Amino acid sequence: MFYGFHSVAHLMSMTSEQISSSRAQLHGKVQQIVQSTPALDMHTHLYDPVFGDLLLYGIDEQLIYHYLVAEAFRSTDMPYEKFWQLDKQEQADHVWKTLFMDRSPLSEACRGVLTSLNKLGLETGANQLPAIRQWFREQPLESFVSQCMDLANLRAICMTNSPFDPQEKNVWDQNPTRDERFLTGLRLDPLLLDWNDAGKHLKSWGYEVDENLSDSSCQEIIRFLNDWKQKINPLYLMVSLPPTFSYPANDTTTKILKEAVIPFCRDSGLPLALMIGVKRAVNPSLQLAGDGLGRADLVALESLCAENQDVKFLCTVLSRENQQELCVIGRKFRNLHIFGCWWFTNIPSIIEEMTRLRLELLGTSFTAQHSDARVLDQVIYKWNHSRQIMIDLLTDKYTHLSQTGWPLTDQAIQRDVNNLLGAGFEEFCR
Ligand code: RAT
Ligand code: ZN
Repeated sequence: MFYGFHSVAHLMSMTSEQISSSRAQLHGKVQQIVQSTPALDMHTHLYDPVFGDLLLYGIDEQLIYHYLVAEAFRSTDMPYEKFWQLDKQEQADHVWKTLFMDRSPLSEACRGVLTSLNKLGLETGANQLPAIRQWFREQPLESFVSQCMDLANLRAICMTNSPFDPQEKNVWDQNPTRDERFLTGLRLDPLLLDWNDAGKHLKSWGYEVDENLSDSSCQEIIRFLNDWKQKINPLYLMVSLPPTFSYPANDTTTKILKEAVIPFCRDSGLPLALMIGVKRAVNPSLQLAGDGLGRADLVALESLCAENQDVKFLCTVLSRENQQELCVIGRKFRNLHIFGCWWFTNIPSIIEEMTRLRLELLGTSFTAQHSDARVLDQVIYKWNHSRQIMIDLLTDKYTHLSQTGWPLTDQAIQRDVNNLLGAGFEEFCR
């Protein structure tokens, strides 16, 4: 089926009703395609159920999500220590009262809880918390995983897998039987950002490394990466970096990148994901909710891509101010794939702005979104909200195309949406 106006002359001869009905038709088509295309969620903090209580789900986990905890503290006098001493349900009660009962839950994180509950078929309202809790108690985890993935229309979820997390490592050491919908990503923050500590761990696991990072230590780090590649079969390696990240620099991060991680990526063909811009522990009293952001100097990324054109990099950046610069680097280096609206940028106004910017500078050669979900139920709202925005944006863009006389087909729209929702990323990884 073809959409739209076949030429400017044709367009000029159309009445405004005809134009808007064409646009409505196109909107309907884009909506149907975006909603029905299963996505690959390429960065989350969710786990395969075989990892036991590392997989968080349910209303209390949603309410104590660190995005909400940070917001709740803005409107309460409760001392930080007192909140952290409460048990999970009491913390959730406090957040519910503060953010959902004492004021309207207008923020994106609050709205998200309500979207997820609504799509799950639950009634929401200030007094509904006990009933909602009861409903969650009755859900068998197995079917709940499928229900959330269906409501978010996800075909796969990529986890964040850290060898440095003892609870997680313990599960991997038992060679678990895995749920194939959950893919893996090898997280390397301690290795790249805290060599003192990471080195001790590597030593205790039998790798012959030393504090000064001799050449043989770098070889041992490569051996460690290879072992974890064997163990978990990751899609990519990843690290979250501060806005001050610079490369090349005279520090252990550059040394480990240059002499271990990048050579490993080159040999294995695995991409390295750089998530740049997080300022850890701006307010440590907020614990996980205490991280902030800063504008980064993306010259570091440019240097990495330029120096290693045979290595694949994935990148997302946290500061709104860095987004245009990131796209321009993407235009210069085909070994760079840009993905998702990360964390503080995962709010409708910025998703809209960033996705539009990316479409305009990169066409469809990027991955539109990842959820970063820490609680399973969150995939429902994060994907529903983002798909809504994609539908409106793509309708705009295809309208512009059709105004030039370019014929649009369902197949072409479907191909583009596939690429934006995961197929482009998979192609880049191949
Ligand atoms: O989005 C988050 O939940 C953050 O706390 C971080 O985990 C961030 O996404 C990261 O992966 O470093
Ligand atoms: Zn994350």
